[in-house]
Amino acid sequence: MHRVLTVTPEIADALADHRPVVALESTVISHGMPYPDNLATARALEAEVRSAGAIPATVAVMDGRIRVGLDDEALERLATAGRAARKLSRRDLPIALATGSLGATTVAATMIAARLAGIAVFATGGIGGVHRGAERSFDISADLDELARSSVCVVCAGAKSILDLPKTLEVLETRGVPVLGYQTDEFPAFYSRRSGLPVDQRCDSPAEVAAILKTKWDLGLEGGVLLANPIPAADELDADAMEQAIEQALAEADSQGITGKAITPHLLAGLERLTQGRSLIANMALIRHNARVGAAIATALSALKR
Ligand code: PSU
Ligand code: MN
Repeated sequence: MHRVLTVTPEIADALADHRPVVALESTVISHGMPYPDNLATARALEAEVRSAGAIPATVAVMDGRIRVGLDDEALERLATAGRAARKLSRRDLPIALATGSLGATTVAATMIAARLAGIAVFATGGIGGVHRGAERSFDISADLDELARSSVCVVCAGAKSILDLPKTLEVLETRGVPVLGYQTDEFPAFYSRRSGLPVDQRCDSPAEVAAILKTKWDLGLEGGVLLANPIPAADELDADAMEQAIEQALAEADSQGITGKAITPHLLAGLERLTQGRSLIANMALIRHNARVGAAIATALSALKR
């Protein structure tokens, strides 16, 4: 284990026995949802993973260490810190560790921690991607680069249409990241089950996903796989109404000059206000669903390793 990594004994034991473990990120807790819904969601995600027979491993940076597996006190510390915690992507990780800051890990930084710990499956809500207008702003999330690099399967509900979804899929193709649809032929658009854009392969069972993961990594093709799991139909929001809210949130962010790493948290908070909280309820539902599916994938993968 790496010197700056603290893995809880429960998770270390499970990994040593090839039992299923699911990594969970913390930026969605600190920057993606308001308190106390964020704390309730963080606890609910851990419970979903456990009830599906796997061990949850929420990741954050605290006191100069990458912590893999957080106790309730640590979850509460992150949830109450909110945006006072540093949002950590790949570039921020060494800074937060060396300075001892409290940090929440994005998809990119959580993938790095999962890889260091030996965790192959990670569940989140939505990944970062190519922003609308990236041809001018150059704003492309480091999540995409990390997917190209770190061998972890990321379960998500697609990406929000605050991003440019066709460009996001183009970059994933260029960087060699397989995009799988879980029981769907289409890449989901976070609040909606459909985007009109195809995935590379539909998988109907955890075993089909696990077979692709194992084959990729056995070939020495390092890097991640994106598993897109649509929001449950009962929780889906109206696509036209969301598009309107997203355009308004983008216009507001633009007029306030918000850029860089602040843009995604700002847009999420704007959407929550513009939809009277409906976006938050959908977000909580889809991320729980992803945690359950993540546990099933981790279980299928560990069956191939034993
Ligand atoms: N998209 C969401 N919710 C989130 C994020 C993205 O729907 O909470 C967070 C994730 O942690 C993701 C990060 O990794 O934002 C991407 O930020 P950026 O675009 O600055 O790389
Ligand atoms: Mn960015």
